[in-house]
Amino acid sequence: MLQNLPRVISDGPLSPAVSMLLKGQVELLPWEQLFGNKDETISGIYTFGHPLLDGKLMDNVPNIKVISNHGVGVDHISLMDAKARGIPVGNTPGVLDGATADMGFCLLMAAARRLVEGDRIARFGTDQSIKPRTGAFLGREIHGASLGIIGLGRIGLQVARRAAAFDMQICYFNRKRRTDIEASIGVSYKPLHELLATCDYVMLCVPLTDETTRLIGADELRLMRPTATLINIARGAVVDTDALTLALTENWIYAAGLDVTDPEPLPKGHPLLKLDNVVIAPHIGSATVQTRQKMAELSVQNLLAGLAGAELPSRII
Ligand code: 8YV
Repeated sequence: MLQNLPRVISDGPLSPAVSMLLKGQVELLPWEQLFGNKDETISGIYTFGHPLLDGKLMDNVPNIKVISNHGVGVDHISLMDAKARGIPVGNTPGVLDGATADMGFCLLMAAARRLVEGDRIARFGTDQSIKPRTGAFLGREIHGASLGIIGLGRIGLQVARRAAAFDMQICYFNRKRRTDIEASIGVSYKPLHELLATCDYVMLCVPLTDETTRLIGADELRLMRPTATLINIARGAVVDTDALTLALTENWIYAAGLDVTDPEPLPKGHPLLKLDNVVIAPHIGSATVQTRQKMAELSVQNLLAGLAGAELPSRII
């Protein structure tokens, strides 16, 4: 045990930004430590890469004062169990909205304009296939098209701001209607099924909850236009993967852009990986140097505040 340093369990590997900030502040112990015998010397838990954390594991470290998460989404942590045990949980909202919305737009544009397919042709195609041909490599227009944002929270709002600059007609579906900001942001509310049936692009920006798990299944995909593109920057489990694979294979919809998948990562040889009309990123919505630095700072501040028994700068419960 390091002299006087609070003992914290974390999943790894941690980013260099986080490691640097934690250096000399805590004694880090591996995640596996949570599965051993009850350990009363542990003061905190730091979650980095979405490890599952429930009440049973929390009970193995009965003296923890805080759980701090590197990220805004906390669907991997049982908040109900933490609350029942009086453990504060910190996360990093706000600092990653811009980067995540940028990634949503990256995926929207890459899928609509077939950028990844084009890159493959440019690198590996024959002279003939590389020449721009009439009727080949036609994508779908982005400017002036309609976008439906599902989940108008912080990230959804940033997506709307980007869409406005592309002259898109923007509508949204949200658990609670946001009449307070509709006019100033330039968005209109539509019930979910109407949004799905009328939009050229549908972007998922909701947190993963019981209500949003498999929100988009076969019925919803069937409602979408054959020319429409689905973008998921939320969590993989918001979409039924088998239904999406079928929808893309049978061209119920035009394309998809995914930063998140279920399972994540997709196993090698998964049918989705064989399709040209889907662009897949490995959950890198917040992965910019600047944003990850801010996430590291806020999550470490949350951890250290909790360990000191102080109020967390960003506490979810
Ligand atoms: C990850 C995210 O948390 O904030 C979120 O909800 O999904 C991401 O930012 C991060 O990549 C894990 O360290």
